[in-house]
Amino acid sequence: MRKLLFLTLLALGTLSACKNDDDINPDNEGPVYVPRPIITTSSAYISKVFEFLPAPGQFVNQDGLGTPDGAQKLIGKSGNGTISLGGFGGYVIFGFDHSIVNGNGDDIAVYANAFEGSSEPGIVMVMQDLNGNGLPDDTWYELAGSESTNVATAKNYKIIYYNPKKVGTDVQWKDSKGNKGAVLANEYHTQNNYYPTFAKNQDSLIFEGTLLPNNKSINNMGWVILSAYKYGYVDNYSDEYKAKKYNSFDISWAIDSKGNKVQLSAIDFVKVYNGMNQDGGWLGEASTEVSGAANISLLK
Ligand SMILES: [Ca+2]
Ligand SMILES: [Ca+2]
Ligand SMILES: [Ca+2]
Ligand SMILES: [Ca+2]
Repeated sequence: MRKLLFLTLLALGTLSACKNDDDINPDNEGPVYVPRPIITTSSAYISKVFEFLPAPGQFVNQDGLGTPDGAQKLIGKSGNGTISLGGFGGYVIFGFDHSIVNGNGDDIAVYANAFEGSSEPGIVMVMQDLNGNGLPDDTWYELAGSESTNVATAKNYKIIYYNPKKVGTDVQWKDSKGNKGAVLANEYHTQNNYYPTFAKNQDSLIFEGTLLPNNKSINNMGWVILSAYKYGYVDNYSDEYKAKKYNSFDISWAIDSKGNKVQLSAIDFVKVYNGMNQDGGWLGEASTEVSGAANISLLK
């Protein structure tokens, strides 16, 4: 009986889904994506910064590194400015004056401030302007990096930070694993509130994404070492970064929220967020820095 009911519902569902022509052919569903071409005046570099929302951290609210004005300096050739994304989940969203086509191999370069022993891996997401309104209000896809299949990587991780409403003070957090902790204030950065005072919500902030495994170790000199992952992250001192001073990303690495591969012919928007929730002792929280990005096919 239950089976019969199920089949009946299934048949009704099929009938209602076929009630107009648009629904029969999946190609007719939704808007058609129209990439923006490269023209003679196109710039290889970021043309627009849409949003900067760092998670709490020692450089947040600090001029240049941790303000929305500082984030606008990512526009144009890399080297104009650097922003810190703060703790886990903090992000920046930017775009270009053309769509970046998914060509053979790597497509997007992201500049940062990594060096030997200082990798603070950030995750890249990409989006097509499917509705053609020029705004990043469509669907984000993560670009899978080398730790995507690591069992210690946590997908759909969530964290909430509470505004201490005081300068130079620890910022308490709780996460979806049931942990509690704090972004710890340190003696070198006592001038600002670590919580972004320009965020809309001045009580708490929730960030969600993929949490990468910790990369911290202490060497025999007693120094804190933040090791690089193999590929696929921003602010990551990989072999490639050593050679090129940037990390590069292939749009073909795109996956959906369930981890399935997604084919994207081109993209319009890029989001970089800090994938680490790790305290670095006197170094403060691990926080991805970003100092620019480019369409690799237009470099040189
Ligand atoms: Ca590619
Ligand atoms: Ca859009
Ligand atoms: Ca940092
Ligand atoms: Ca860094």
